[in-house]
Amino acid sequence: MAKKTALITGISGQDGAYLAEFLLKKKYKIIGTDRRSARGNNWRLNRLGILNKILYEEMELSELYEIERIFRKYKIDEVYNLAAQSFVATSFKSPLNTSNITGLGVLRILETIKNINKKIKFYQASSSEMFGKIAEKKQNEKTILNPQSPYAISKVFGHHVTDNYRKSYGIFAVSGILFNHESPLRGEEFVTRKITLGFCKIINNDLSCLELGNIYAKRDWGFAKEYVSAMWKMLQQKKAKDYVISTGKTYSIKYFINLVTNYLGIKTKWVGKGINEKLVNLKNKRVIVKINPKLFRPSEVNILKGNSSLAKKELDWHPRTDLKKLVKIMIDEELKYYSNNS
Ligand code: NDP
Ligand code: GDR
Repeated sequence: MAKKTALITGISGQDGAYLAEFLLKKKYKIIGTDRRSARGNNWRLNRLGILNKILYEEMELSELYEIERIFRKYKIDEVYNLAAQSFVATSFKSPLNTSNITGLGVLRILETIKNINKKIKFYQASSSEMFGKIAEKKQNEKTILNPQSPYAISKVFGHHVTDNYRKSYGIFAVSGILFNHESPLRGEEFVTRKITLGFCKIINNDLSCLELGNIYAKRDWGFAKEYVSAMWKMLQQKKAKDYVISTGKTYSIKYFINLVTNYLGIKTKWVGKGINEKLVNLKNKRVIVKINPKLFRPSEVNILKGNSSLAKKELDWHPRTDLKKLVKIMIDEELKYYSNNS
């Protein structure tokens, strides 16, 4: 069979790197698009040893002509739209840019597919953030969307427009509603990586205290490397359909920190309450975590917990890495690379 060609937007991001690795193993030809500013940002692909196995193209999601140019240049079978302004906190500071990239960017790609080749299959990176203030204890494909940030609102737009192009034009367009997934390749601004990197700095005496926002928020965290296979599986189905991808378990940021300190063997104690709550290192009595109210979000999503029964049944997709194991994977790699890069 002829080699399939996949175009991955957001190739420089966490999921872009893991998905490229996954599809290369399946013998796909990969076109990875990034924006010019991302050209130096290839540490993830480098770490996975696949930097030279991808065809790179510049493609700003705000530029329809750039998108059209790439879609005319290659014969593309599958598109994975992973590019986004993906940081929720930034979306409150840059709501217009977030809407333009994370929301309208999806429409620009779908319009291009509609105009150039309706046979191209399309995967949209939808998000559990769309559930926002949750309407059900465990969220599935039918749960009402109630977004709480410009990021989540933009994702809701992308989600609905994907559904609309599927129904209106018969395009094989699907959304994976993925819950938080983490890894050693996670961006440093996201809370799990901020914590694993922060503790690595603390034990190397490069940081005295880690500042965090709402440590009582709860998330359903999985391992990113496992989640990208679900994206591919969705595009191999007979029928185009949306799926929730999650572990079905939820834990607080505070619990995540406790797993990290346990794994590192640091004896600690939480003291104080509210914004005065702190984590003390019992060995030297130093405060190693404190709350910075500036890191609270204008509107918070307190808890998310997914129900991925449909994906288990129809995609035979199963999460295999629990949070304790994920912490181990993240810390081990953090420690391995930290001394080389610092
Ligand atoms: P990252 O933030 O790691 O990667 C985002 C990618 O988008 C980067 O390659 C980034 O490039 C690119 N990008 C940003 N702005 C633009 C733009 N204007 N034009 C073109 N490319 C741009 O995200 P993840 O890999 O973690 O997530 C992948 C997708 O999945 C995102 O859409 C995210 O919103 C969504 N998602 C993620 C979840 C998670 O837990 N990780 C859960 C649910 C959904 P640059 O390197 O230049 O910043
Ligand atoms: P999230 O991930 O907003 O869920 O979006 P993030 O790791 O940024 O936040 C998770 C929770 O932790 C709380 N928090 C902090 N977060 C950050 N980043 N930094 C802090 O210091 C901090 N302190 C507490 C947050 O308030 C929040 O409740 C991620 C992104 O990958 C999205 O693109 C994706 O769609 C969703 O996951 C699913």
